Amino acid sequence: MDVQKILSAVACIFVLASCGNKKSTSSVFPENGALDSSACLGQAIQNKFIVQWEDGKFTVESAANADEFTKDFVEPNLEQIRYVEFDRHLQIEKTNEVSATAFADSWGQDKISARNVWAQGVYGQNVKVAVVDAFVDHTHPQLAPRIAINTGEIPDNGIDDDGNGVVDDYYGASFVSVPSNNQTPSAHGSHVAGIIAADPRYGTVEGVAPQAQIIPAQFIANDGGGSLGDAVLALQYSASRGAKIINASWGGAPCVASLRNTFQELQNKGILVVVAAGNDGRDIDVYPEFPASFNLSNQITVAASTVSDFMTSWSNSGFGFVHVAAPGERILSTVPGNTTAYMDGTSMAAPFVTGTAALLWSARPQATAQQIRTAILQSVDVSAGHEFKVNTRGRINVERALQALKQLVP
Ligand SMILES: [Ca+2]
Ligand SMILES: [Ca+2]
Repeated sequence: MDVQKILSAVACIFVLASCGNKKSTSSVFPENGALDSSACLGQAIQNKFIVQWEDGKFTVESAANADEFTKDFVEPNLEQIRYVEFDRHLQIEKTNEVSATAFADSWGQDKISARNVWAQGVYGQNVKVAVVDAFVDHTHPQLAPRIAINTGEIPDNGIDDDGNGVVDDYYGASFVSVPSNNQTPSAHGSHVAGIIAADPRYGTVEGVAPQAQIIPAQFIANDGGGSLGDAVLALQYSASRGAKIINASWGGAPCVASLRNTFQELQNKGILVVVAAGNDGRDIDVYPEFPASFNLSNQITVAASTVSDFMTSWSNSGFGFVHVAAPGERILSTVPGNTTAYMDGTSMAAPFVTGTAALLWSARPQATAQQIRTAILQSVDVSAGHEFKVNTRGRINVERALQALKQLVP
């Protein structure tokens, strides 16, 4: 490159910088026409687009292709649009059901000292928790009483009675835009929901916060597939329904600007997001996974611990981006068909933290998401020989977390 070219390149950069405030279709939709074909582009859904508007809201739009979308949608709405990204397929990691165990069925609840908090009359009452996941079986006897009913909606009449943009979201909502052929409901969402709030009056599973209310917000189809746009809509819906905590037991998002922007909006709204670290046995500080590695201040990322209080062999870890460990092997919870199952996974560890947050919030409704998070992170159990490869080195303890919160919020 000769000097002339370098100088003109520098000049261009200055021109761009000086025009930084002026929006164009390529500044709000930089992926379209991007010169490098990054790994992300291979997974893009070429006719679906995630749009973030200047007011912070998200929509998912369709068009024949990116050029037509740019011409017919982005250009006329340019002033109102903040950012556009291709929607993308996600393949959610499947959590395997495991066989019965010699461990006590509630070993995890005992390990984090949940019983000592229940004994104080703290059950997660009046705290809404969204399960942004696969199908949640609202007919399961241990889940039915714990579903946050949308009372402004009349079920099954094909009408959006409360005008929130979602038809018949009485028990919750599904944002699955590409259903799978698999008719058997995935057990994942119901298992996660039961760990958080299964009602012990109607079965053997003891939810960590047995009086919290669950908002089911489905975006994962029965085959474990989903899309980034559907996830964004499910997260946004959860916030609109008044969730204080969102459980995200999934990962593997490839390109993530819209997902990060969504998490940012949740942070602005004071919502705590609890994310599974993932099950690849990797250090996600070095090999980032999203949303696990976002490291936002409203986020707790969770590794999975064993009954003997070590890290499971398959849990992701990271002294930076993973914050705490929580029980994640041989976890009993609810699954569709009025039954229960044992499962392994950081997908199971995250809801232990979500349930813990719900307990804390019910004891101190005026607490902020930051205070709830700080109380949980400050109070982990760290014992010699059992230090976890996570930011706090420890495994959660809800009894100690409640004490810590009472110091923060007298
Ligand atoms: Ca509705
Ligand atoms: Ca309706």
